[in-house]
Amino acid sequence: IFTHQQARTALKRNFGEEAIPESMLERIEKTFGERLTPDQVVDRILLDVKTRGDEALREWTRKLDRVHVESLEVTEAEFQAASIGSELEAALSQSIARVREFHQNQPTSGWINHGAGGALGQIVRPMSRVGIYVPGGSAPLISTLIMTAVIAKVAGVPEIIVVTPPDRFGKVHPAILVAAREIGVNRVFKVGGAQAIGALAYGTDSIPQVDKIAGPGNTFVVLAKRKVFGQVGIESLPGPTETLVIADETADSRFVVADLLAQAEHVGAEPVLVTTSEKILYAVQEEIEAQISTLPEPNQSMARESIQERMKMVIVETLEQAFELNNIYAPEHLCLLIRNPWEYLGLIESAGGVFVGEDSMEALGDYIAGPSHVMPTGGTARFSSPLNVRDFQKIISVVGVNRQTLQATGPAAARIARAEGLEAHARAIEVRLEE
Ligand code: HSO
Ligand code: ZN
Repeated sequence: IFTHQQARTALKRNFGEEAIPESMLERIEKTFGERLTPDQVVDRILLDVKTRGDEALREWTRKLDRVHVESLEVTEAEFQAASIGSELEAALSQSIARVREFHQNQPTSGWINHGAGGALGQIVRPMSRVGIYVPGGSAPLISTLIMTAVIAKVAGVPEIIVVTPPDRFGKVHPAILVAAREIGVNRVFKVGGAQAIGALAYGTDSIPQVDKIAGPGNTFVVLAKRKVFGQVGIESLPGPTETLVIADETADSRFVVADLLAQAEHVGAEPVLVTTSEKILYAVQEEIEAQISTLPEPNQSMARESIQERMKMVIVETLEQAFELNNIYAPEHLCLLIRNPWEYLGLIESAGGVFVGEDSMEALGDYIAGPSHVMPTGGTARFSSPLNVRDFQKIISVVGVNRQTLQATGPAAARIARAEGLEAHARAIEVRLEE
């Protein structure tokens, strides 16, 4: 529990200072027979995928996911066999439709202004082929497929490649395949981890090289994305999820706790509560124990770990102070459980998404509200945005001015060129002016 003053420091992000957990180092040692850092592991995997392609993918899948996959690509027969309950199928359809509709509203058109001086403008083109990483294995994130691939589709991307780790039977969750079909994903591959990122970045015999990779993943996936950046576009480097709940005395502590726990059950999650009410602070502390003990395993242990290791509670005097802390922290999710929440939107400088009022809980945003649930984490909301249509498009600048503009601007351009010592530039302009 922090005061406003203490929280200013406690909520500040320390980039690059996270220690590598001992358990991860031990797991690596078991698999590799030596004590490597995650960084070294990822370097090895990427180099291997680059040089040996599909063979390397199969081998790393056998080593790390403990399963042998004959065909890396999900076959037509597997798509046909994928069946899920009709209620889940309807739920996925509703989610897909809402996410599609939300993103169709995003203005993304290009423009060309034709005037007396000629034309200037921006053409917008979708990327040709993008890769989507869908976390899988024990928790197949069906919703993450929807929250990425639907948006690529709306952007006009003709070829969408999905990679996802197979389960221990070498299968992809049927709901992922059903959703992929409905969205119009072109191909799905059974490969995850750093090796999947390598495959999308370099291309292999089975997996085509893509223009950009989107979607969240574990430490190894994110490290790999960082390393292949430049070779391929990378939409973001998503870390563990965070939620900051601002609650005043009108908040229902059951809802506050429900929202904090919904985040806490994600691996490494950081739940934060900022409240103006001491009464809420105490009610929340009691309610946490009541609600957490009814969660099934492994969710309960995961939530307990998040709460014990990373949860912060802050007591402030005013809501203005609460929003000041929000802007320092720049959370992925900001949840407003306060009286008249709409009146405070002007105070928000940074957040991946704001969830306004008790009927707009973050969990709804995870699955079906409309915006992508891929939002900036780790304080990156200071400079980046939730996954959106523009992430899958490029702008091409158009310069088509005429002689009138050339005469008005050419001498200034030539002067700047000479100031840079670039004589040929100046002459390329002046040879036109002389005519
Ligand atoms: N809250 C997570 C996304 C997610 N939740 C997927 C459930 N499934 C990160 O924003
Ligand atoms: Zn979630």
